[in-house]
This record gives sequence, structure tokens and C-alpha cells, in this order.
Amino acid sequence: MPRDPLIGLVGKPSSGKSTTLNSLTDASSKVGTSFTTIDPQRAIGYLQIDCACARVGKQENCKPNYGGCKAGKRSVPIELLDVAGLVPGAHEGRGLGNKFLDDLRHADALVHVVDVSGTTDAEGKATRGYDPSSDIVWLRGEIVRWIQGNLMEKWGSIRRRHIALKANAVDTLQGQFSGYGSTSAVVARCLDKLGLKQPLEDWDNATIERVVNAFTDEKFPTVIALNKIDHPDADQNIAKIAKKQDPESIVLTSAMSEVFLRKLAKQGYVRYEEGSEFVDTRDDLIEDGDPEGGGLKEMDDKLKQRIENLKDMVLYRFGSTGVVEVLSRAAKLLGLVPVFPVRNIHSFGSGAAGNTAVFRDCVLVGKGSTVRDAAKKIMGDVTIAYIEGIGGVRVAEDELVEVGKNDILSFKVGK
Ligand SMILES: Nc1nc2c(ncn2[C@@H]2O[C@H](COP(=O)(O)OP(=O)(O)OP(=O)(O)O)[C@@H](O)[C@H]2O)c(=O)[nH]1
Ligand SMILES: [Mg+2]
Repeated sequence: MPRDPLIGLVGKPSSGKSTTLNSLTDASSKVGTSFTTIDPQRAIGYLQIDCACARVGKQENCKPNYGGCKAGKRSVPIELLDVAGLVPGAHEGRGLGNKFLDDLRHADALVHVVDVSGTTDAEGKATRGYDPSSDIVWLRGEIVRWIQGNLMEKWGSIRRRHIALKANAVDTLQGQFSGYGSTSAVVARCLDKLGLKQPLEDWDNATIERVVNAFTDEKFPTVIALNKIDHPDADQNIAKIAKKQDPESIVLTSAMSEVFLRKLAKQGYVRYEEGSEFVDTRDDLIEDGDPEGGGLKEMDDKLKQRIENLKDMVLYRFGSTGVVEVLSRAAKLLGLVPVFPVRNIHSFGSGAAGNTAVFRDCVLVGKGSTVRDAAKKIMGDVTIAYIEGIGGVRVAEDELVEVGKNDILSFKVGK
């Protein structure tokens, strides 16, 4: 049965992984009661998507079972994994690196949290003027060498078996890569991209390294979160990294600011929408003509100053703290599609007659999923008689699920 997508947070010690995780999981204003931290490393974050309710003008009645929905912007739970700090040499076991890398196996996409302030060295120790662009290179190198090392350990026997069985390269490699949650399709895609001429039994080390590199790209698409943008040294480093990296892969973040803003909002000092550009204090709202200041609490001067600094250094300069965008970007890399299963395809409801709540559920499926894949993920192994889409029209099981197409479905159980 298809699993839920899992996003792994990686980075050297003190880059801000745990802070990023906290900033994404503590969405207390929107969170239902059922989700809490699964274990110290796993947590539920919230992916912001455009909800189907806006498409059919039912924003008022949208009541998700999990997460939340405000004016058509829905927060969908997604699982996050905080992989402890990796250091150079991790693939050889440095700093428990092997164990940490093993935790990555089940991640579908990675968020590499980089300390862009340059105030921590490669090991995460305090310094000044460190070049964070090198972190991007060595960390990926550790992942590649970990996979390559695992493969090379057994290459002799893998190769002999491949020859004896007259196997094809996809099957042989998938046998080795399945432990990383790979599929034959993933392996086939990366071999296609490489277009190798020689058969597997003739591959030299350089060729195997190319294969592992391609596999790493396919299996672990990565968002680079340049964190600590609130720090005065960040600017020069951001400029440098932006020149080298694909802009689509970079997000600028200040996880600490997001944690701080969410905390103040929860305590009633500010009005703040997760991930937004604006934060309002009591004084701001009074200035806007509300004598009650939105019912917000008065802050002391020190707190006021911190909020002003945060606006200047982060929100006004960069548009947001960036952390919400990190998950959106990871979801985009994975091509995740939100699917809305409903019991009644005309009312979009799932409860008893008279219950006006719509779109109670939303499930994320992977790129290229069919209606059948979605049915299996949502309904499990029950026999499905037929499936209805918008307008009550029957939908074939082999049709693709895409945003805006076959993404509102009603599964009819039975023979
Ligand atoms: N200025 C600034 N500091 C931050 C930010 N995010 C995290 N930090 C600080 O960086 C330090 C390390 O943060 P953590 O989140 O514990 O880092 P980590 O990557 O989880 O570290 P390990 O668990 O040791 O691997 C803490 O002192 C944080 O307060 C940020 O956005 N801006
Ligand atoms: Mg941590």
C-alpha cells in the first residue's frame, strides 16, 4: 500500500533543523487535536495548499478533520523527520553518521537546512565568516558516498549474480536500492537519463558513481533552506550561493523568527498568520482605528523592539520567514497532488444528511498517481464498485490524478 510522503530535514549540527521542525509543527491555531509529535524526530507539519472548497464556493463550510482551512487556504498534515546533525565523514561513521544516514532511507524528499550566517563551521561549532556554500556540496557528497559504499561492499556478488541470472540492470539495481524506498520506476528513470552504453557487468567505479549520483537526485530531491537570514552576515553568503544554485531549489528562512511569532500569537500579543508577510501588534491595530487593538495584549518596550527588528530584518526584506514555503517547495519537487475524497459527490459532504461540512478529508498522493492509486491509498484493500468524479460522472481507474482534475472523488464500495 502506498505510504504517506515523508520529508527529511538534514544539515550539520546547529544549522537549525529542530528549530525549523518546531516552526512548522507548532501551528496551534489551526491544528486538530489528533496529531502530536510521533517521536522525538518525527512530527506532523502543515503543507499549505489551495483547497477544493474555493473552487466550488464552499469556503464557509469547509471543515477539515485534520489541519485546517481558512478562506480556501488549507493546511494539510505532512510527516517530517528531523535527522540529527551530519558532519563531514558521516558516511564512514563519524558522529554516528551511519545511523543518521540510515534514518534517511524512508524520506521522499529532503530539506537541507544550511546556516547561511556563516557563524558555525562544518562541525556546527561557533565561528565567524565560514563559507556555507561548502556545506551544500559536502552534505550531498556524504549521502552519495553512503549509498555508493553500501553498494560497493557487495558489488562483486551483485555482479556475479547479475551475470548468472542474465538479469537486467533495473532489476539488479532495484534489488539493492529497495532499502531506500526506491521503486523500479525510479531506477529505470535514472538509468534512462544516463543513457549508459556498457552493460552492468562492465561498469567501472566512475560509472557506478554516476549511477549513484543520478539515483540520489531521483530518490532524494532536495530543497535548500538558507536559514538564519535574520543574521547581519547572511546577505553576502546568500548572494554567493544564489549565483551557483538553481533558484527553484533555494528558500530563504528564519526559523527562529517563525517560532517566535507563533509563540507571541499564541500568547495573544500579536496577530500573525503562519508564513505570512504581516504581523500586527495592539498598537498597529489601534493606529488602524480599532480602539480595542483587536483585543491583543500590551507588550513591553523590549518586546516591541524585537518585533520591529524582526519586521525590518526578515518580513519586510524577504517577504516572510520562509518556513511555510520550504514545505510547499518540497511538495512541488515531489509533484504531490491533494486528493479530496467525499462520500457525496454533489454536496461534497461526508457525514449524515443535514451535516453541511464539506471536504472533511484530504490526502496527498505522489506524482503520476492514477485514480486507482488514490483509491488504494484512501480506501485500502476494500473492493470498489465504481468511482465518481465532479458532477457524478464515473471516472476510470487508470486516469491520472492532477490538481483540478480527478482530485475530488467519491469511492463507491461494493461488488
Ligand atoms: N539567528 C538565528 N538563529 C537560529 C535560527 N534558527 C535556529 N537558530 C539557532 O541555531 C541554534 C541551533 O538550532 P537547532 O535548531 O537546535 O539546530 P539543529 O540543526 O537541530 O542542531 P542539531 O540537533 O545539533 O543537529 C540555536 O541556538 C537556534 O536558536 C534562525 O533562523 N536565526
Ligand atoms: Mg536538532
